[in-house]
Amino acid sequence: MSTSANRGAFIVFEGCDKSGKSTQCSLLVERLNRDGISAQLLKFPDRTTTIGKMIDSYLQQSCQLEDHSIHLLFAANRWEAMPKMNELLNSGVTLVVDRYSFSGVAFSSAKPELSMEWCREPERGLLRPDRVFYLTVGAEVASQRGDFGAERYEKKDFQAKVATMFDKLKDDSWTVINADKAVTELSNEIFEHAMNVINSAQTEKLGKLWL
Ligand code: DGP
Ligand code: NA
Ligand code: NA
Repeated sequence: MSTSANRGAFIVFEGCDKSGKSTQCSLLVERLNRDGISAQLLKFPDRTTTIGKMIDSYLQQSCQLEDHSIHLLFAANRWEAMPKMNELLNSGVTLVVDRYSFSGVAFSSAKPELSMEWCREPERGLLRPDRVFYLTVGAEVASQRGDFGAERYEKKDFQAKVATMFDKLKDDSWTVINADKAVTELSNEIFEHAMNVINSAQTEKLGKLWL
């Protein structure tokens, strides 16, 4: 591997359900590619793998899984993607990732049985994102968006708990973005933030999460 080649940036989007993350992730990747910056969209959970299919069936409420056990499957679904993500980043591809370990900890620790400390453990040592864009919308706005309530965690009181967990996980690698605005305005704002991250990532080493 050439030492002079620039690595890609690792950008994560987080937020409660229906915060507009998925739309913004896609728009960002399109815009970057249009501007000649090599970027790829990834999403967790990745429902296409063997582990991902179990997660999908849990989320669609077609099976029950014990709380600790499903937490470990979500983490395993990230670990199985590490070799590919490492390779892409080191070959200069910027990764725009729709949810990551912060969703892992926030959603699981919102359950009464699971502590934040326990939830962090299986996520430790995963690649650390250069920046987290945390999209916020009011609970009222989110719950009125298309098919809210279709999946397991899409309940207003649970989402409010998840939001308090996200607040506890927040550190200075997060940019909090008010997502309660027009799609285009929001995507322009996010693009500006992303360009700063991509430029500064080139001189920084990739880190490991929570070590
Ligand atoms: P999405 O496909 O982004 O809508 O995510 C599916 C749902 O699963 C959503 O309610 C957020 C939740 N979720 C995402 N990642 C994790 C995780 O690692 N652990 C848990 N418990 N929930 C997660
Ligand atoms: Na969802
Ligand atoms: Na808890």
